[in-house]
Amino acid sequence: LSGCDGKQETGGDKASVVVGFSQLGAESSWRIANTVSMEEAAKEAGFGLMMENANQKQEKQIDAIRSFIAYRVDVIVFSPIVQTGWDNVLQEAKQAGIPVILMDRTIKTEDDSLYKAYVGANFMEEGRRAGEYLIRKADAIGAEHLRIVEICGTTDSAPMQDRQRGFLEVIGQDKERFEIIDSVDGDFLQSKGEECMRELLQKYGPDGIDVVFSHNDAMTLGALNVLEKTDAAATKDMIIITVDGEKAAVDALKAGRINCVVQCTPHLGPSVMKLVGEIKAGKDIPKVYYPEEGAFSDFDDLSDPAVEGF
Ligand code: GYE
Repeated sequence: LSGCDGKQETGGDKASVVVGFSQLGAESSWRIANTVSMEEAAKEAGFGLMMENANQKQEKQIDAIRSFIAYRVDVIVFSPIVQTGWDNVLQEAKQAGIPVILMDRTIKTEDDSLYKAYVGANFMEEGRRAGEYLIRKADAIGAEHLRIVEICGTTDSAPMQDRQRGFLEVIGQDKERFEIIDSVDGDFLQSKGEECMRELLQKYGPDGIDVVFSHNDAMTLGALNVLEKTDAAATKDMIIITVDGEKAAVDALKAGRINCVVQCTPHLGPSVMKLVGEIKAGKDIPKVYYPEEGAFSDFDDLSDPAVEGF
């Protein structure tokens, strides 16, 4: 993908509005689609876009934000890789009078005035949806005790923490039936998902795991590679729950290799650019914007054309 690994400037010279965008990396199909969404929406709106890709490094995101401040962009948009450690640089942006929009991930701060708005998913809800699916499935198959492994996204990132919290909130009510036997860090990467699944199978054996809750499709697809090479009947019955909804995952759901796909849309660009326009026009904007999302599962009619990945 052009412009994904360094600074990119489109239309910056002529555009009256320039957006500085710090993307956190290119770790998943979700992220690639999100980057494209931002590029296309900026173009559509006629805004200049300065983009820096941080390759999963918080320091690089902080450097990028500082360079946007120095350049005096009109609005800074960034996708915070982790939740904490942003206050200083955001204070600098505030002092320079440059509004900041958080896109895709949230931060933890005592001072909400450090950003104008958050545009992105409600990760708690996503985790809850995963849990609600599992309860429904357990009821349907009459399961008495399910041993769950969780393959987690980037440690301390908002989607990792809140998907975990939402899931636990729902299934944690019934400790008899739902036991999380392990939670491992897969960093939202397919390669790590593979590695995690291999280790989990070694540790518990194919008969020792009933459910895999994976925080994104990339890791799930990695885990599936391993499961499908494992010559054990038990892996066929494992209940696989994933989050995102990329095409490959939805296809795997249709093929019966995944049981539930909780949606998380990467197409946030248009909503972000709309807010940029409103900020520039001096309008009041909402602090939080959640896109509408749902879930697909083996309870649905999967031949319905609405069951579709991005
Ligand atoms: O689920 C994952 C990506 O922050 C919502 O990051 C995003 C997550 C998404 O790597 O695939």
